Amino acid sequence: MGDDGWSFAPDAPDPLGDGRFLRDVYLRAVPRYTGRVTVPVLWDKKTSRIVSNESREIMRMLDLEMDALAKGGPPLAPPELVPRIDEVLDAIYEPVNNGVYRAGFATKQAAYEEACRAVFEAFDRWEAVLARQRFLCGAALTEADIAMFTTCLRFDLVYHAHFKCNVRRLADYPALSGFVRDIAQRPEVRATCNLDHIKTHYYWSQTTVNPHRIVPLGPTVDLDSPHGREALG
Ligand SMILES: N[C@@H](CCC(=O)N[C@@H](CS)C(=O)NCC(=O)O)C(=O)O
Repeated sequence: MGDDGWSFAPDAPDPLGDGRFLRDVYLRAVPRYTGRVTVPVLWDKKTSRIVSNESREIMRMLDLEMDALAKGGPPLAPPELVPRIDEVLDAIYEPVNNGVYRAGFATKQAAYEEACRAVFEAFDRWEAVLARQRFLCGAALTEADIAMFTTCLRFDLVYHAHFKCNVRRLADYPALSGFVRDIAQRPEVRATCNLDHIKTHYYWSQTTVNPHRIVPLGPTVDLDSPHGREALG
């Protein structure tokens, strides 16, 4: 994401046309669009429209409506677990998923401190849960775990320094960091995790937080050591 927002990369061009920026895709759907241009986007090729640009909605659509197209594997939102999954998604959004952003973009000390405390209070709470059970809603991997994973994967790499969420590292939480490795070691997940892209993106594109675009050398994030979580119920 550069000064003109998200752009297509030379090795991953616009699959639908000759757009250079994601903005071009939004304009294709709504020619007078002037709102925010954000990822992710779920695009409908038949109607040439954006179906949704809200990650939580897209995750559910991919899981339920597009189940017939899936290569296999259990659903991430089985019907009997949906109420609990939705509760956990609600519970982690504000302190964790959005909490790191609220801390990182805060322009007042008190706002930063409130957000940063909320992040670590939530981590402390979910660490205790994950010490007893393999995933946030029990023994099965669900959408709630994917939502927690995306923030946790980036935590030591980016949020700890860039967003000043530095009370503890994720690596200091044995259960949470094992949980991240458990998910990251799945080949289909791992193929979507480019740690260099993640780090460069944040340090390079958020110039209000990092005006000189210096990308730090560290830290090293260990995704490969055994997690030992298969034994948990
Ligand atoms: N509610 C949206 C928020 C999406 C969002 O804010 N995406 C960020 C990247 S994580 C973005 O594209 N930002 C572009 C910008 O702010 O210009 C979701 O979670 O899907």
